[in-house]
Amino acid sequence: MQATLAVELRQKALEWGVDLLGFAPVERFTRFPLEHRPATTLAEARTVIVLALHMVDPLLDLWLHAPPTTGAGRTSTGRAFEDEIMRSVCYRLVLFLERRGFRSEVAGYEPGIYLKDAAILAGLGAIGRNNLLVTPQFGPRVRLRAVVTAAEIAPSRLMNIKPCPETCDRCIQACPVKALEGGRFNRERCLTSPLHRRPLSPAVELWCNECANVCPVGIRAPGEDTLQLKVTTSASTGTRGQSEQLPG
Ligand code: B12
Ligand code: SF4
Ligand code: SF4
Repeated sequence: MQATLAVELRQKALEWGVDLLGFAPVERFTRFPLEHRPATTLAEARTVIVLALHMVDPLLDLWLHAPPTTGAGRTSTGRAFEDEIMRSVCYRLVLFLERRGFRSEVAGYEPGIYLKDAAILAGLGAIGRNNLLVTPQFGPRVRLRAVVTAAEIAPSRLMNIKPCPETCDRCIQACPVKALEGGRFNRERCLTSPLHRRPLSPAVELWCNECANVCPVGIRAPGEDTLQLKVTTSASTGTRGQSEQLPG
């Protein structure tokens, strides 16, 4: 098991611009359907490296399109600034690992592995009432990506947290289409949010993010502390039983 590799990778990824990093051995993914397991990206996969970027400013979330041309619709480049940062760090990690002799790939996105679940399994946080990954450091205001590698890297400990204070329902109240009511995420309702794909200019849109914006957990911008979570860790592989203690 590569403990020093874990330290090196963490150091590199943080230096290259992400804010959190965790390692989940592929055995933690057996609960998922085959098409959402790491082996779909890389047959010899041994570890999933999950990266999180703190969305320190909505600027990172701007969704860019090719400028419209007369008579034709816009073409989505499907790119936000956070994508550019995350993709770049992922490819640099792949190159770093390949140079050490470990086959590695950027994990598929859609279809691909479920990143919130992967992040939980890599010890980055837990699911909140907003159905998002809530991290102690930044609350739900993170974006996720993953790299799958043949390297066996010392696994991160799972975080044992209940991210939501008993009485908090800020995200439920803030959702413009009531997609979080009744303790379940209603995907169809979420998709009807008038705040999705708000055009800010002919070439730029912003997606709804209310359920993350209002969350009191973690910092928003550097220096702005909010609710601190008490984190304990567990070396177990995590089970649905554990998730059942959590809302979301
Ligand atoms: C498709 C998609 C959408 C769709 C549908 C979402 C859905 N959940 O069905 C739409 C367009 C509606 C959407 C909306 C949003 N999305 Co989206 N989306 C995705 C995408 C591409 C796949 C998600 C998916 O299908 N997951 C599988 C389903 C089954 O998961 P789920 O029902 O949401 O939740 C499961 C887990 O929480 C799990 N679970 C609960 N507790 C536990 C505990 C343990 C131990 C485990 C293992 C699992 C577990 O059980 C749930 C049911 O199976 C991911 C990227 C990716 N590749 O993962 C981004 C992603 C989930 N989206 C993200 C974001 C930010 C958003 C939005 C805020 C919009 C925005 N501004 O970008 C909203 C938030 C909506 C909400 N409150 O959940 C982020 C989440 C970051 C975070 N902090 O969690 C992701 C990870 C993208 C990214 N690059 O970071 N999204
Ligand atoms: S993204 Fe917007 S519409 Fe969807 S659940 Fe969050 S607040 Fe509601
Ligand atoms: S707003 Fe409150 S209830 Fe919603 S995820 Fe954050 S802490 Fe949990």
